[in-house]
Parts: sequence; structure tokens; C-alpha cells
Amino acid sequence: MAKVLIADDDAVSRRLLEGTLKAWGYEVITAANGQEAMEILSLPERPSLAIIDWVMPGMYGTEVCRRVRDNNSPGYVYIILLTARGGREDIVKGLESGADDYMIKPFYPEELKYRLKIGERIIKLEQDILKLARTDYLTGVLNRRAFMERLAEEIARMKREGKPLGIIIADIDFFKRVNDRYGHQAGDMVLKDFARSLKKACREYDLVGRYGGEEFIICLPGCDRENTFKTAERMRKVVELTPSYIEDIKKDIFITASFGVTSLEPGEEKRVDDLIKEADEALYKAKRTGRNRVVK
Ligand code: GH3
Ligand code: MG
Ligand code: MG
Ligand code: MG
Repeated sequence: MAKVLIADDDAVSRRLLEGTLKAWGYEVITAANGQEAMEILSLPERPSLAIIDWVMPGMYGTEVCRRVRDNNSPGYVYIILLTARGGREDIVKGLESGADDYMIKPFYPEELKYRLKIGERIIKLEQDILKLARTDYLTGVLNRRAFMERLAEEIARMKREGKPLGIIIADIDFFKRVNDRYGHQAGDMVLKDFARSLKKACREYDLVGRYGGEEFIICLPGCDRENTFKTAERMRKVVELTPSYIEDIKKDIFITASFGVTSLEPGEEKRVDDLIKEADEALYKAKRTGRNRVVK
């Protein structure tokens, strides 16, 4: 269930609302003034729904709305302004400040319940869109842009923690032949199974991305070059042993792939581009020296 921020300077209203929302199953976090509300809405794990009182000491609810809209932190916050101010002009001002919705006190609980559901639908839409924007439509792994974003985060995290990070680039051998012999649809099926095999051979928190057509990239946080090599070798074997069944021709297609491996060891200064270049060079060496192999 979604997390909701309740900001109200009146302790009785705050507690009442908190009790109501908890009874509806929401996780609730409360603030007694605008400053506190702003602090909570600046957290990385900030709530995506907020019910905010207009008149509060220090910072008004309308100012909270304005500030939330001004800063471009990721994740939308759906704000319901809840206030005793019920004039038309007030409603206009409230919505103008950036609130998504407006409710007048005393409020009717059932109405609030369904207005919160509107907010939940909006938040769900945003999450669905973000997921689509990050995912490769064919194989379900991260697309290139999302992978590169996550890679930068992981590199920073591993540097902070003084740990290594492994990179693998994997490319299907003679994939053109699969398309030429069995058609593009069969090729797509092989690509899906290839991505699945790569995921199967690594850990849940390793990142798998589609780098280009039939080229995939994997990031292994905490893995040094030797362990990354071992993982790539495991991937190579899983790929070799896992055929794709093509329904149309009632046939299993076997493929192999080549892998280039590199790593960022603690204390090393390499840029993302350097890492990818190294893995790419290792991959091409694997291709040149006979394919179906891992080179580090
Ligand atoms: P090598 O062993 O040297 O890697 O040979 P290859 O044939 O795999 O390499 P090449 O890069 O020449 O060919 C890649 C092929 O991948 C060409 C392209 O048609 C195919 N391809 C790229 N994206 C897709 C896709 O989404 N679906 C299908 N079916 N084929 C794709
Ligand atoms: Mg108030
Ligand atoms: Mg290839
Ligand atoms: Mg290729």
C-alpha cells in the first residue's frame, strides 16, 4: 500500500486523519508544519501521496506545493490540499500553487478515500511509464540508456565501498545465420532465450542490459576480474547448453556466444568509456581467436 504524508499543524486533525488512513491500509508519515513536510518530501524514499493543510506556521501548504513542483527530484508527488478555505478564489490559488486536488474541511471521509485512489492511479501510471522507458521491449532486460544510468550509480557505490566491479560484454556468434536460416522471428526468440540464459548465470542484483542488436552488457557489483571471468564462463556454458525451441519448424536451435571481460579494481581510475572499450577489445579478441570463448 502507498505511503501518505499528512501535514497539518493541528494535532487533533492530524491524528484523526492518520487513524482514518491507517484503517484504510495506508502507511502514514506525519508533519506538524511546512518545513517538516518539505524535509520528508526531500527524502529519497519520499511518499508519493501527500495531504497538506494550507495554513501552517512558518511555511504554508501552498508554498510546499510550489517547492515540490520546482525541484526536479525523481518520482511524482500527488498532493491534495486540505483546508478550511472554501472560496472559489482560494481553490484557484491552491491549484495554481501546484496541488493536484483540493478538499474543503470538514471533509467527508468516503470522498477523500476515492480522491486518494485517483492519486494512486496517477502514481501507478508514472511507475508503468518509467518501467517501460527502462526496459528493452524484446528481452525484458534493461535498455542501453537505463543500463548506463545504473552502471554510473554502481560504479560510484563500489568506489565509496572500496569494492571492485566487473563488466562483461556478450555477443552471439554468427547470429546473422540464425536470421538468414530460420527467419527474423526465430532470431527474436533466440535473443529472448539468450537474455534469459545470461540472467540465469548471474545474481539477482547484477545488471543485465541490451547494448545493441545481439550484444548484451552485464555489470557485476563487488566482483573482481577473476570472479567476473568465472561468471562469464558460466554464462558461456549455459548459452551453449540451452537451445531455443522454434515452434514453426519444430526444431531446437543451438547457439554459442563470445564474451569480453574487464573490471574496475579498488583504487583504479577508469572512466565508463574506458571500461566498455576494454570489454569490447576483449570481446573482439574472443571473436578473432575462434568464438564461443571468454577473454579477459
Ligand atoms: P559474429 O559472430 O561476428 O558476432 O557474427 P554475427 O553474425 O553475430 O554478427 P553481426 O554483428 O554481423 O550480425 C548481427 C545480426 O544481428 C545482424 C542483425 O540483423 C541481427 N539483429 C540485430 N538486432 C536484432 C533483433 O532485434 N532481432 C533479430 N532477429 N535480429 C537482430
Ligand atoms: Mg492549519
Ligand atoms: Mg554476433
Ligand atoms: Mg554484434
